[in-house]
Amino acid sequence: MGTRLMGSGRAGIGLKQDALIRRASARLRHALPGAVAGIIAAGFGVAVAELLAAATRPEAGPLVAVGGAVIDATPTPIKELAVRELGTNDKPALLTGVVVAVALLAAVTGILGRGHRLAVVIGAAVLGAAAAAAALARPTGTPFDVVPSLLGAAVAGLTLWWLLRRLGTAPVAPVAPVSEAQPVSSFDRRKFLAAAALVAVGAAVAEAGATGVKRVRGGAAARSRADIRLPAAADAGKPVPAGVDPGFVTGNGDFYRVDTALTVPRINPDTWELRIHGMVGNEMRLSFEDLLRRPLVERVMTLNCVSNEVGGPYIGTAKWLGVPLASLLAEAGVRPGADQIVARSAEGMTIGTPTATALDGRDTMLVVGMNGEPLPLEHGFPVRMLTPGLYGYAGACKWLTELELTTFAKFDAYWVERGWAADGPVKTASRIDKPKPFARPEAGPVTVAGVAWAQRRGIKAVEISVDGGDWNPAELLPVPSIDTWVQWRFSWKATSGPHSLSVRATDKTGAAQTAARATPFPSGATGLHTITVTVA
Ligand SMILES: Nc1nc2c(c(=O)[nH]1)N[C@H]1C(S)=C(S)[C@@H](COP(=O)(O)O)O[C@H]1N2
Ligand SMILES: [Mo]
Repeated sequence: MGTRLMGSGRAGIGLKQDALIRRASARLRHALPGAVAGIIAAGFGVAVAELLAAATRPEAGPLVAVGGAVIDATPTPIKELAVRELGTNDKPALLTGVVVAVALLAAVTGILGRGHRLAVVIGAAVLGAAAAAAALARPTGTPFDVVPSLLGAAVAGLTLWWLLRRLGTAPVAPVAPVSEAQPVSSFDRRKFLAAAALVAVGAAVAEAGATGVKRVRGGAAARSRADIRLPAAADAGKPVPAGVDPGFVTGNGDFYRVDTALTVPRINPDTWELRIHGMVGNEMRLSFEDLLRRPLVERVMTLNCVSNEVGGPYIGTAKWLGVPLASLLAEAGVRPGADQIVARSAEGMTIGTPTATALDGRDTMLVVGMNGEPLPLEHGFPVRMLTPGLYGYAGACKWLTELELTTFAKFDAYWVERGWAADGPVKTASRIDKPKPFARPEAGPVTVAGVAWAQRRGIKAVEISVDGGDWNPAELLPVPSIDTWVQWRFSWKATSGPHSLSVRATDKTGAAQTAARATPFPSGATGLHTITVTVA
């Protein structure tokens, strides 16, 4: 009342403002419980759906399904930007985005639903249908995958309806003047808060259940991975030569990871099966045991990503243990004309590899071991493909389940559909690792060092240019084969002041790395890696 009196003492404008503020706050008081009800109900529905999916088909969880569909639908330049700006944080960021979007829609549904119950039906139907469609549209989608989303939406809709009834309708016409204490009676409010708390607890329990089920399942995959004893290689290949610098072989924990999988697929090797089919004489099915019984080869090879920028981190070298793909294809009997192998993975990736690259004598293999361990879950456990000389998107399908012999004319794999080159041979490239950009070394001799790579062709020379001057040869350290990177070093007589350092590699065909800049899209970056340092 006090404010009233004071307000009436002011000019007419003040009174109007007062009324506006009161009306706005009344509207907010009306909207807030609706929004809360909407969000809590949606949270409960999503948690129930996630729990059902975790127990039956993890791929069918609505959050992962919607996130995956967003990834699939995202135009390549934006995907590139996300990877560049967020690195491996792009996936948590995406999932957060999906959660925020669902919460916003749910809040709006709850607010509108207070006045119009039809809004509840429409909101739940729209969200449920969107999630179900996303699950169905995933490359591994099956008709069953719509069930968790639809059930979750029904649960959310019914829950919201029930919560709004606790709340009392209290319809407030948006333009009508609002009297003071009209909206929620304290009785309604208490009933509503109790109901909302109950639903929130239910959501937390269901969410905890989903997490628990996922953990048990993941634990089973991790345990069976820990139980695996890999046989020794029948053909151990060339070891890493003495005289390389530390870091020649990348540790499994340091190896870059690039994939579209929102959650790491957890595959039980006991039930895993590889199917080789399509344009073959004899279709084959192989268990993990079948693979391990074959003569295994071990090779040190470098793998890199087509998305790597000049100087970027998406490259690593490991000792890979696997079954030569050529031996399996010989048994399957590739029909003439089958120029493409389409590898399919458990979570629906397709990677197309030229058949020739499995048959031309290189060490293309189905990998089961990485640096003396079973393949890590993130790197494709239990089995992935590796094709030396091709970027990962063209030859290194992880979580492999299927190889189909077909033609390039007949099928575009995942990345090819999105405009990337169909073949994907690695381009000759080099990188300066030491000193770091903008380092401040002391004047005098400074060791400049890094790596260069041109898998399948090998590196003949690496040269360094200081401040755009002459190219000076760097020293090359030994390599086990042409399929790995080479470490190089160069002793630079550094003089004080700012300097730029550039590196250039030449492959064993005699072709020097081009200085012309190209973006990673569509066939791999080109250009020279140049860094700037200031010598003290
Ligand atoms: N199933 C699956 N396999 C995949 C991918 C993927 O997204 N899904 N990405 C490919 C790409 S682009 C690269 S560069 C390599 C990366 O392998 P890594 O994560 O083990 O380093 O995996 C390839 N295999
Ligand atoms: Mo890649």
